[in-house]
Amino acid sequence: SKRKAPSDSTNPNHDFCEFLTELADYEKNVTRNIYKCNAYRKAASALAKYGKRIKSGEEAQKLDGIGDKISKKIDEFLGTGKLKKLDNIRSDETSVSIKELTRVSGIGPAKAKELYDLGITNIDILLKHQDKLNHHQIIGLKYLNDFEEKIPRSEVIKVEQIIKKTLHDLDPKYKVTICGSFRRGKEFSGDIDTLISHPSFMSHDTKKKSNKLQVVVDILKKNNLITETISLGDAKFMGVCKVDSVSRRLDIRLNPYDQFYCAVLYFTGSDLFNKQMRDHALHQGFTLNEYTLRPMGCTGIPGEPLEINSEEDIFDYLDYPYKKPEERNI
Ligand code: DCP
Ligand code: MG
Ligand code: MN
Repeated sequence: SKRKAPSDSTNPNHDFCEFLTELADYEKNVTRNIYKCNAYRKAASALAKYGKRIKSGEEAQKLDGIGDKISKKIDEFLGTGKLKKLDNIRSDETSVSIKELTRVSGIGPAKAKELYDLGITNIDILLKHQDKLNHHQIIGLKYLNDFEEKIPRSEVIKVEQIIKKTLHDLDPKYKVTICGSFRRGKEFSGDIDTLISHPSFMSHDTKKKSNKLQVVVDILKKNNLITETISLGDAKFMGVCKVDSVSRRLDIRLNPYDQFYCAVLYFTGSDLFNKQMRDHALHQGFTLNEYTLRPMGCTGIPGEPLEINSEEDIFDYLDYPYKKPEERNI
């Protein structure tokens, strides 16, 4: 989900992290510069991990991911209590509109700009122009307030138990793993990322149509857990579920049983961690995705998938020190 809660107040650098996150969101949604966005996110994550209050830009610059420009911003913030760049962003009409429109699940920066150019500059106006939206965006708008509420672990666990029980009753061979920020140990999540697999579904099965996921979704709808479908394919469901009073975004992926560990690694994230790990893999002469880890031949053509029996195996092949899920929060 797009709205990350600002780092909690036990982080001594939490005010820096907040302004860096606001700058990251601006680069993602308004300028659409993912490179700058990631640079700000990386810096925020380095400051959050540091554990001590930063006293100067110079001190911050010693950390990995903080360069000259961010160091200067820290000095400006320490000196004046604010940032000119952020003041400008906050008073810029276009930025304000795009920020508001991208609150809707399914509305990304490009769609927000398109709506803005049509004169749709806020949610109130958008409510009257739903003919401009696709199914995902209409659901996003309908549940805007619910989807912005973070999901506590206790509620994710309730959903996990319902899915586990339901699938076990359907067929005890189903394996269900909640991934995403929940698996990384976060107290609150933006959505619920569920990975399922079944030993009768293997990567070498070329039999095209499998309606396993459809069956799973139908039964979870009958159980009144799933309330809406945003999209449903052979391997990926996006939708809405509800156990308590708030509707929640639920993602379900069905991945081949023999590719479980690559899938669990990918779906656990974070997205930045995945990017870092994929880059490391390429550097080591491998290609890694949510299905397989493969060595790259000297011709640049990926070889046969390596045999993997745990997440640790993937780290081992890559000569990358193992990180527990809670250590993948970058
Ligand atoms: N993912 C990825 N790259 C993306 C999107 C997702 O690698 N562009 C992977 C890593 C994510 C996981 O999928 O951790 C789940 O995606 P979410 O968007 O649900 O992100 P999180 O669960 O990490 O955070 P949130 O609490 O906001 O849902
Ligand atoms: Mg998630
Ligand atoms: Mn998700």
